[in-house]
Amino acid sequence: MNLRFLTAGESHGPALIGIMEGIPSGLALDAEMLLAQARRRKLGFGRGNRQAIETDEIRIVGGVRRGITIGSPIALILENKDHVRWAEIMRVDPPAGGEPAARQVHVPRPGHADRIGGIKYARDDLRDVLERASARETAMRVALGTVARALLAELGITIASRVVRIGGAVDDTPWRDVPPEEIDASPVRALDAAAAAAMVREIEAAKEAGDSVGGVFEVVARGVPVALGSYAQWDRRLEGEVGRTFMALNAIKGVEIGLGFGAAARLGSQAHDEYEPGDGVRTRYRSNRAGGIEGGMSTGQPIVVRAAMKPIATLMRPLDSVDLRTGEATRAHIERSDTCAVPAAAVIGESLLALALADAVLDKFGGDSMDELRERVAAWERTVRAR
Ligand code: EPS
Repeated sequence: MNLRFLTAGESHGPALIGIMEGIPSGLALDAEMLLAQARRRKLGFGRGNRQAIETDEIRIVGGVRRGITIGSPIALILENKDHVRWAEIMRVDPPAGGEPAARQVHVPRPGHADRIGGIKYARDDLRDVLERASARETAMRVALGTVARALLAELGITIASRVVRIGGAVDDTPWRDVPPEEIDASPVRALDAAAAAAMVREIEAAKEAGDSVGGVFEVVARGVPVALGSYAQWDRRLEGEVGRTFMALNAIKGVEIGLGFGAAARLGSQAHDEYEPGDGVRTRYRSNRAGGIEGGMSTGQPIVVRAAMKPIATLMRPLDSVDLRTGEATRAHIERSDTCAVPAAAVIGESLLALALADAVLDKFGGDSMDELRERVAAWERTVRAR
């Protein structure tokens, strides 16, 4: 693993912190680039009002000097604006009188980390769990992913996303390249307008019922060099790295690459990508059913990842639970929540794919400066064209 990163911080704590190690020197980076992606994460019909509170102002406090990375770890800080209203509850130092925190949580919400996290870390107040398990953390993952995306962009690799399902509403039109602003302009980040309207209705109906709704999003990377990853060892397979990165996003329950589960229903003659002689290259693909990864390696075709997000587990009409203090049946704790966050998850997915691919790029090409990396990638491209 050449690109490592960690995040820290609670949802209503003072700030989220990110640290990333392995970015070469000489990459142009400024807070405005990070902010632009953070803003896109807040898009989408169905989010709650916390999004209006958080301005997601990101400060770069390490690894960048005068707009350029210098090879040292990148350090980022994202303050939680909502913290001012939680300062007493989330205080770091012990309260003078030892008084207990307000707004404790003793009724675990089904579908969240609350119950098992409380058992695991021996926390009576489940807020200790939910504050860190919260998807607020993804704001920092998007910021770190944007650093990875900037590196990839320098190499001609671009990443986009769209929503293909919300509840029962499906956009089954094939992916087409449109300006990213066009997808962002859709209230649910779908390509097809009629499908988008149906998705909005799904969210409205869920909200009306005090319920929540999940969906599926698709992330596409173009311009990926041939042969990132390897078949030679299980932990070098690119689909393994991509799958792990997406499965590690909150609320994700399934990941597909290319045809994914659909391939299981097809015959072999309909499931693979045949070769034909190409123009200036010896072979080219007739299709991209593999989703740009075959035998653990990138094929040079677009990498297409889909992820299934379960409905958000905090319901305004709460699910059945148990009060852990009394052992009695009750309704789950209501924490303010979103009805649907699939459009935001799609934007997060772009950052996740950027993180996985930047790691794979650095693994294959290495390089301590961007010049070194660029030269190695260009040399590789000449090699590939000759084969
Ligand atoms: C979240 C619950 C909501 C979301 C939050 C993630 O927070 P709150 O309970 O404060 O309203 O708004 O997401 C963000 C703050 C964000 O920036 O995405 C959860 O429980 O995961």
